[in-house]
Amino acid sequence: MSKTTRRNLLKTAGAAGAAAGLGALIKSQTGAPVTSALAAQEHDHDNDKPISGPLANATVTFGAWQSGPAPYDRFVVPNDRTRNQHHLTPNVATIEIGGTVNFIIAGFHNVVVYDHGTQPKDIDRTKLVAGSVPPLIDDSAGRIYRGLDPRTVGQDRVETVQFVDTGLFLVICGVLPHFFDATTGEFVMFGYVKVVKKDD
Ligand SMILES: [Cu+2]
Repeated sequence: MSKTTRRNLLKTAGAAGAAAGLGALIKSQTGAPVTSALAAQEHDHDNDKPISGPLANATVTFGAWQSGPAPYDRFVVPNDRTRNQHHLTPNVATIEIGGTVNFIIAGFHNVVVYDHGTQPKDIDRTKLVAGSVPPLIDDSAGRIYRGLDPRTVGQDRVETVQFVDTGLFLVICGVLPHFFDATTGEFVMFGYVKVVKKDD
């Protein structure tokens, strides 16, 4: 049995099982026949099957609380922004197509991912979320993912993003003064996700 055939059989079995549970829900919410809802899931992208191996995912530290040079006691002062490092670590993370990046966010940050080929200088820093303090970048051109509004959620969290195409994807912090240091004129809080083809 070919890999594809086996996968399709497994998918069919899974779909049948899911249909039993989802049928009532789908009908009650949309009125659409269950069959069409299931058919919509049948596109065989490389992003809808489980993958393994060292490039299946990567962890990127997105900002970090500093333990030095002076000690920092978050138990007492939970969110001292002067003790937060504004970098992505590793700065370039490599995964394979269909893989995921777990952004571990420490502090007041906003994960924003731009399409292949985008460079920091391409980001329009004049496009901002209205009234946001500190200013949050809102340049939707080429933006393929924008994470949770940091004003509305806990500062320390994880956001997991899947990448379904190969390329070199720019990841920035949408908090303007983190992304761009107006004093030095340098871009600071950004990195890349490199997505490569599968080995097989
Ligand atoms: Cu930030």
